[in-house]
Amino acid sequence: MEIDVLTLFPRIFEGPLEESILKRAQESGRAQIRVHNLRDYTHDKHRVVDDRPYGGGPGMLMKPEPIFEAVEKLQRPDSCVVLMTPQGTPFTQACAQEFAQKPHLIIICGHYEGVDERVREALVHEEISIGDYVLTNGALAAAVVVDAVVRLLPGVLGHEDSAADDSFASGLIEGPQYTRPPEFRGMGVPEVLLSGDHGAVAKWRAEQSWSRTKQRRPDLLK
Ligand code: ABV
Repeated sequence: MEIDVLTLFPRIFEGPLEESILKRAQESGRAQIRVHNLRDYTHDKHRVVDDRPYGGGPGMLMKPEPIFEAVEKLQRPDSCVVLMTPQGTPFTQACAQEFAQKPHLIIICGHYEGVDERVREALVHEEISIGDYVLTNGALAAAVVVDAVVRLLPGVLGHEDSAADDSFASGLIEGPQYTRPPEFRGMGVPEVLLSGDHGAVAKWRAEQSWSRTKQRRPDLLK
């Protein structure tokens, strides 16, 4: 899949792409991720990307012109244009799965103070927030979305089915897991996991997953 990211802070977005799984996804050609500095789509001497809101009030809004110019240059008939904003619908695993089916995402990173409404009216297909807290700008939020989407692309995770039993894929969160050694600083490992009884292990994991979800995320059980 191809992803174009439009941001005022390309370096904030780029760090995560250069590590580990996202790096390999790009090197193998499974994801082509390009980052664009919105300032490069201005034409005035001071490369101005924001301005004061009509009607007054605090803060600055992102101007429409650089965003329109960038999106119109990059978009194709099959593009999905996403705006990262605190006013967006909450990003979920289901949303990541939908985005992973798209051939081309254009992700616009908003400023926390806002974006001229005409960007939404004319360009944006989906407005997404990564949670009920406010970041300084959308670049970190876009990195979260790109990470969650790219790891779902076929062949990106080493173990083909390791995305299948993620927390949330089943609708529940995962229970406890252990690796060696069997005893560490006086703390053991649940006997069932050492038993070799795959049926008993599956049953134990399902119970743990259920009780942890009930305790921590009752909202997921509704
Ligand atoms: C985008 N906060 S998404 C831009 N939860 C600025 C802040 C922000 C997002 C989110």
